[in-house]
Amino acid sequence: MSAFYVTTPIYYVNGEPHAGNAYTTIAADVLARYHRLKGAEVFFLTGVDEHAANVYNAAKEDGLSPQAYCDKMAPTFIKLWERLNISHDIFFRTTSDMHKRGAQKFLNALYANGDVYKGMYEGHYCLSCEEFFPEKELTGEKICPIHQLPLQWLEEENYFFRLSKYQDRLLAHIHENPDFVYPAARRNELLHFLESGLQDVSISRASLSWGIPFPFDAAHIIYIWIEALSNYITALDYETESERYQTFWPADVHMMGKDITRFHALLWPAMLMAANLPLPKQVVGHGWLTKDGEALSKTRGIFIDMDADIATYGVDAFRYYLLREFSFGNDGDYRPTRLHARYNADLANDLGNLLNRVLGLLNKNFEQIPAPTTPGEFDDEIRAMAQTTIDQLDAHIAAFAYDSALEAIWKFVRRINRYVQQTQVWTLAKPDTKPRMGTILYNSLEALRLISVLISPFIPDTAEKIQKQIGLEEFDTVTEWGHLPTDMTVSRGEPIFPRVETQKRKRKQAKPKGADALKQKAEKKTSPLVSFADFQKLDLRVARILSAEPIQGADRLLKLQVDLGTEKRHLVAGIAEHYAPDTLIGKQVIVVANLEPATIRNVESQGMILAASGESVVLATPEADVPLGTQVR
Ligand code: ME8
Repeated sequence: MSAFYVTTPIYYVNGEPHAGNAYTTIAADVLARYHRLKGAEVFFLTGVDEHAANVYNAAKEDGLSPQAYCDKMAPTFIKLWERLNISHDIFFRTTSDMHKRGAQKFLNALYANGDVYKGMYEGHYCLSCEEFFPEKELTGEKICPIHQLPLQWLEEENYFFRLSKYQDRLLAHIHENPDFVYPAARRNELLHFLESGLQDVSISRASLSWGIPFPFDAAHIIYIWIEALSNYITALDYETESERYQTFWPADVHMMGKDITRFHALLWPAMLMAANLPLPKQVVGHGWLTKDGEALSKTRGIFIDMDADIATYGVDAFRYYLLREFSFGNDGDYRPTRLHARYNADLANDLGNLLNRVLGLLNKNFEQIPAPTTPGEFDDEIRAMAQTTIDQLDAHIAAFAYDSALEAIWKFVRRINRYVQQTQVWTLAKPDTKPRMGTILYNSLEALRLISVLISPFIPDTAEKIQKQIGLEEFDTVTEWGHLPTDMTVSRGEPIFPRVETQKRKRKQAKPKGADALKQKAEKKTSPLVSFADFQKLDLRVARILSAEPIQGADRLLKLQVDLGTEKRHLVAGIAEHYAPDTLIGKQVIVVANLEPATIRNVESQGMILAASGESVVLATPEADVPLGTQVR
């Protein structure tokens, strides 16, 4: 059995965990779950970094001893990971004895190699980064370029690590191992940084008391970054070089945000080289989550309200949104309206409705899951697509392309929706066509079972719910077509993603007042009658959506291109809060084709698409695919 070791950073406990920490931990969780699914023996480490000066200060402010403060804060992380369904194998604390002993052994190894010496240190120090900033990186005021907080001047005798000695070996390692640092942008930043030359780093503090004492000089404590980085081996019990250590080191993936990639891809490997230990295989520095385009900041009150969004949409929707919406290496702007759109479009509409529909038809027409006795049109295509979807996932996961992985799975979900539609399976209940009906329903349900396996690393709760509704008692992870047993009773099926109305999302917003309230009242009244002749003036046509994209500065609007059979047109639709753009492509819709063009946000809208527009907005689509341009009367 192959081994797979994945880590998150150990987070500072100077505050409660936030959505940025959640993002990294969910991403690492997907890897852990994916590799378990593939049969690997996985070790997934997460935990907290407790000996930092910022933790010491937070404890002081809280009127607690540092240890008591850590004991109070560490459980807030554990609680969040439970809530987010994180499947870590260890929650590691750096105040644990195992870590203390391991960190000291590691320091001894560096010392024994002759890479530690005593010297004087002075410089501008950021308590939040726990890092010195060279004069050349600072402009005028001595402010931390990352945290925008005043830097402290620090001067003391320290132990140093000969980082400069490893410059050439590090350069060679990064050049020879193109996948060592991911993504390429981070790798290039590092190469650039390396080329400007590495300086030795101070690795002890004489001025601080909160930390792990130096093994060979108790007047110093180990500099927090050296101590923290060593957690990746101390958590495996490096001290005794136990079986766990033998099995899992070197790590397969160190996952983190781009802020700390440099520590992990330069300092940590150099220390491992000095201790004659193997290097981790990959260091992954993902992009930064922002809120409404701004950096998350406790001081400025810019945060992502995870609690509210999880309460409204559920944990899996939150996980799905983070993984599906953003390209992992890049920054991503968190927007509740987009989470809402993804929930309703991808989860409730595409996946939830498909499951409900298939279970509903099965329950209505069969006692048990029927055997697939009667092959027909589209079946081979469906089966082939199931296989391609499965085959694509390895490559997407290896490239940390969570968004592409989910997109590939959802293409398959939408294909099954179309299969149900194209075969008009609900019309096949007559005795001579019933075997074909049974086959189509078997295939659709088998596709759903496979889908549940494929989504299980991303949205594990949903995966389990789907299999329970199918009637499987134990989670079936087999990714071969045809594994679904027949002669099994399926459940009635509860909606796995009940629609969340815009109203509920906006529940905290004030009630409309004045003119808005009057407008809403007026809308409730019945409309005046129109003559048939007037109605006939409307030219309603079936069109297919070819492309959909957001409109800059307009949260509610999407720019669509539609094909009316004889011509293509652009139009603007106020559906961005309800549909993610890529879920619209390929959908048939009904367009008012003879509406006067109007310019909205600099886009000429040449028509209008019809939608049921109440508390939520649902597009009107023909019941089955029809030729484009067909008139609707
Ligand atoms: O740096 N977007 O801990 P930390 C995405 N203790 N991810 C974010 C984020 C954001 N806006 N903000 C934070 C430390 N993160 C050290 C690590 S490891 C040996 C020691 C995530 O509590 C991201 O993973 O400041 C980032 O690298 C990490 O939280 C920083 O956590």
